Amino acid sequence: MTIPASGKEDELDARILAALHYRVGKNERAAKPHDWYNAAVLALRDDIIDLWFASTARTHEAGAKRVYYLSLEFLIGRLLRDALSNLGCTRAMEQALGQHGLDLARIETLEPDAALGNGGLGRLAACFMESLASLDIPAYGYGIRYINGMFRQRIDDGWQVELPETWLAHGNPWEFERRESAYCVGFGGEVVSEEGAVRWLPAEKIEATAFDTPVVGWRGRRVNTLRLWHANAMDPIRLDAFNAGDHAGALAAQVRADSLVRVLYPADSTPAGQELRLRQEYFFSSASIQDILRRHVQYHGEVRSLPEKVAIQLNDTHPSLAVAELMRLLIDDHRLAFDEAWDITRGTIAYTNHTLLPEALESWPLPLFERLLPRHMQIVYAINAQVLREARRKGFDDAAIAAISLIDEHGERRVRMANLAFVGAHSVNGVAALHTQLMKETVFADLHKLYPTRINNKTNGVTPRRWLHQANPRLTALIREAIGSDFLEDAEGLAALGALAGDAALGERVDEVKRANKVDLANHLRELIGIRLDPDALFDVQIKRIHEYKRQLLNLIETVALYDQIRSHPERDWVPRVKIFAGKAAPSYHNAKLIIKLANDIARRVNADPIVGEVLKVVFVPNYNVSLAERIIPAADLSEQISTAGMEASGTGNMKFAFNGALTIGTLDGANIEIMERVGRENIVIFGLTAEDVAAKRAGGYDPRALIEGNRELAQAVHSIASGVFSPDDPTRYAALMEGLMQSDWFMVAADFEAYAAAQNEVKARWRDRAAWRRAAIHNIAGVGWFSSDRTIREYAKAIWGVL
Ligand code: 26Q
Repeated sequence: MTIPASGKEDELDARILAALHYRVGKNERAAKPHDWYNAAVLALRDDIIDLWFASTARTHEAGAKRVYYLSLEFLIGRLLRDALSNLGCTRAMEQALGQHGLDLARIETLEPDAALGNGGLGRLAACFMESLASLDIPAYGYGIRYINGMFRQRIDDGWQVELPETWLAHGNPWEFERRESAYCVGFGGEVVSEEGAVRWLPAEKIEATAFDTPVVGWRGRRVNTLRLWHANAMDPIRLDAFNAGDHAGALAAQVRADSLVRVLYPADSTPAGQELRLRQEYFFSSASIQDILRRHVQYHGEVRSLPEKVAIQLNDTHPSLAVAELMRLLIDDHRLAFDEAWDITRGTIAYTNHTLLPEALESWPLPLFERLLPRHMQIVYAINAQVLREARRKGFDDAAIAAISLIDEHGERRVRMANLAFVGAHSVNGVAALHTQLMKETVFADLHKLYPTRINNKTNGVTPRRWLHQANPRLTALIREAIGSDFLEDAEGLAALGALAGDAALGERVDEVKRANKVDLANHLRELIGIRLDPDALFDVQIKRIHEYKRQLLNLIETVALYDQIRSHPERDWVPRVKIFAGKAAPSYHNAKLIIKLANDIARRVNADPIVGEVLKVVFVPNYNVSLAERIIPAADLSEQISTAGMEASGTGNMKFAFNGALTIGTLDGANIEIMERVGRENIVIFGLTAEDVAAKRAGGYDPRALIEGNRELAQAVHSIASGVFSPDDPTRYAALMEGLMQSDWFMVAADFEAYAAAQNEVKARWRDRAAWRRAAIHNIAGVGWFSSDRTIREYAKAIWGVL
């Protein structure tokens, strides 16, 4: 049945048709679904552009301070549903498209995911951009417009295969090229001194041009800008060379420029040492700082007021060259003295750390740094001299000085980007309470002593618009019925649900919503990978990047142990479970790729075992991305957050699951601890070693082999995997992986196995008490509102940026 159109949707419909005709160039008869998608975006975009102009004008008139979020990653996903929902146009669009026999939900899937990020850090940047607009804070995101974002993951015979994702292949109706916002970014060359001033004469120059995407806040309160840089050769073609027949040589400069913005480094937590990565980091930092300075000078006429009008947040160390670049521009171009430039720089810049893993702390070989950025090298030395003098003055010893230094002198000399960011910032924050504490105690201990007020905590959050309202409209509607609409404005309003947790009728309806979402997911997965899932089974989900510290292996080994038990006692009253895995592995990360293969090998065997039947299913869903997360999370009963304690800085998936009424099984790591504090110890299943226990065990006397042999179930699972039970085609496939567990087990899989298995048993027992499970689910939703990225952004705004 078509709903009769009236008012808003009629007007929208007329605009969609006009866009289809005059901008897409199709009539209704010829239009394909992707033409309708483009027409729908273009029609909606007109409203967004009006709000965009109005937002910019307001900031300008108020002379307001602007926030700049510099990030090499923005993991945005799709934009259409987000924009419609934030503008309150979803119904109108549904009806307008419905008049042409089109289903909005299907049209939405034609939009490719903007996957300009690896995982948590990139998705956090996207949530922050949405919250900044929703809180009406004037803000710009700066990043790179990668031609190929995150790779597409195909699973071939159980193995990950990486394919390029061409998200821009059919154009991108959300972006606007700004040819007037173009900057020259230099590389290499030499530094000369001219009339007392220093001048850098780069050997190579590349032009950065801006592409802007509007970011729509909740209720269209504000539209901010995500500005992504594209690279062009200053001279795209050398005609003389071309005419002389050297066709490739004539285009070489453009090829070099292209390569800068060609790929997102698909390394998560393992810095790829490539020169290209350093070039990307400088390219984007330089263009962004030049743009920020140009805008500031245009509005305020000088640079000294920068800290009052500009706040720059560095998303990890990837943009930390911004410190040296800002210093260079202030000193060399604006002719400020070093000390004054240093005060302005530190007054403007703040830095967020996202990891303490030693292999993820960026540092660059000094000769490479010096060759590519000779002027910045001088500035880094000058900053270092100043900082180390201060440390000496305050009585720091040689060991502390060595730890504080921007130059790592152990072995091949390297520039430490975290130290550069730390000293160049007035605020350095961690992303969850435990992580911030560990920053103070470990990696930054000496810098923390030197600058004891600099480190602060800003626990991560996620946007409830995308991760609750849009991803789970059924639950959102139910919550509105139960407690009214206040939580739509402020997610902490979800707390009102707490009083209703014991309401059996509400519990049953929460259950119905969950079941409907599980049916949707089951249908999707049947179409996608041909597997049939029972929506009444417990959906037990671990979806995130594949990394040893995240311990997918712990989950898989426990799955094998469960499988063995079921086969030994098929007559027992088992709780039917579906184990869902998804995630990408860095292409060069051997063990992570092997873990994906293991998940698929286990799935193949378990799912085909007639004795196990419907009691246990294992699924590895290929090509995990934002859009897939939006389908899976609302359908999850159990959220696996089982990293080795002390290693997951925060986690943000943990928050998304809780918003959607899943219970967490997790370690005392990252934000899990704070989630536990807010949803209540009795509404979460916590197990395993603490960060302190892990450190103590690693310090001495940990013997994983003895532990494994001492636990019958664990030993059987490990031996069966190691001996090829799940890989009969290649029986030694997992021998080395399992031997690694026996010998060193850095990630404490064996040490936590028993506690994890017990925790899973507790989950099983709780699941049987349906009413108690529903109560706990409601307490999770009620308690998790604090993890809205609105709260996080408010904290940044007040304590770091001085806006709000
Ligand atoms: C560095 C150099 C060269 C190439 C790649 C990289 C690189 C890329 C991405 C290093 C690290 C990352 C990503 C880190 C990341 O996603 N960290 C996660 O950040 C989340 C948001 O704060 C936290 O919730 C997670 O706990 C943390 O792992």
